[in-house]
Amino acid sequence: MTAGESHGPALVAILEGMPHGLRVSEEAVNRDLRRRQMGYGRGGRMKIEKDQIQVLAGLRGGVTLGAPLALMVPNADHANWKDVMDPFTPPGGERAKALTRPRPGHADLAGALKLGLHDARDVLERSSARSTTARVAAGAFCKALLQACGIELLCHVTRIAEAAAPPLVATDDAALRAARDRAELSDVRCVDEAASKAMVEAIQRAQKDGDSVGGVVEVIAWGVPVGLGSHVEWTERLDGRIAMALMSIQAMKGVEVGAGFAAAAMRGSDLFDPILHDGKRFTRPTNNMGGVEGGITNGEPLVVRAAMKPIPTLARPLPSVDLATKQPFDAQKERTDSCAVPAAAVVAEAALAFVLADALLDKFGGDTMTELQRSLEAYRADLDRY
Ligand code: EPS
Repeated sequence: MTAGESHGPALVAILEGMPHGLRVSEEAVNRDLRRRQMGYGRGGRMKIEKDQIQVLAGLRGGVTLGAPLALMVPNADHANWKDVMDPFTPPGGERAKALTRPRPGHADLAGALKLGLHDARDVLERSSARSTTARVAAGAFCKALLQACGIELLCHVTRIAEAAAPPLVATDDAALRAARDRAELSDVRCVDEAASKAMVEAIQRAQKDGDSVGGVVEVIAWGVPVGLGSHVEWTERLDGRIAMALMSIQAMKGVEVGAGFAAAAMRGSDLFDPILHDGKRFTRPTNNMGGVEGGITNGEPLVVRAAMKPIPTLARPLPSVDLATKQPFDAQKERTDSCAVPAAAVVAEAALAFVLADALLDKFGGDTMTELQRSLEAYRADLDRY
């Protein structure tokens, strides 16, 4: 569970279900928070914030207690918004920073109508993508759990507006890690150097026009054991759980697993991944299913993508209507990013880590990391004897 307003005192998360005995470093969590703040095209807010984790409960000496983790990231900008966002003192007189001209594409209008407000500030504050900070903080703990179980992740940007990267072809450990390192070095978190440049230029063109751009992010997880998720009920299908986790990230409008929407245009004989056996284990020469068949992981790398719309706050705003007077106006301008796709990749990585950690604990459980790892090892040994 997460809580926190964009300009309130802090973003917080409570993460329940972590076993006892998981070692997590402060630096690993702060590193992910930093990664979320990066990327060409971010706005002024990222110059104010230096997101740092504070752990209020559930961790002692860098090791989980098996109790709920309470995580907090303070908003440095809150100091500048005290008169508007103080939890107890009402904002004085004419409510400062009222949002009366809803921005098309944001939650402003639907949220104001839902709550009966003529000022959408209460909606904006919680709907803002600033809250993804809390998901990334929790995701860092999930990533630590996955890593302790031999599962690694990478995230990268495959498209910004018209600039697309060539598909990432990397199947083994070394190639996936090398791709991850290249993405980390790119200003737009793209593995391909030429595409990185084209993406930066696409953002610059949009900025010049007072506009914003979206894109596509991809997350890959490898070392994932066969058998996470389930075919027996729709709520347990892993691809369904992943879709929920990714689609709920602010600004996402589409989610794909493996070949995704492209599968619709393919023949079955071209799409499906043949089943081979190398004498030791089953192998698949291709991975169009993206690591999930029948809602269950099949042991191949999990490959998921999410399409992000351009950010709806525009320097050259679209037509809107005043919530109280119903008079036509341009939509309200707020400080914003022109592109947050590289940041969204880091959020998507955290979201996938959460679902995978949850599914891993569903299947292998245990009160402690030792129990979890022992049961996973025994299962892997059984599969080797299959
Ligand atoms: C964000 C912080 C926000 C925005 C952005 C994401 O800060 P502020 O509103 O103070 O500028 O920069 O959120 C949006 C653009 C949005 O539409 O939600 C962050 O920390 O990522």
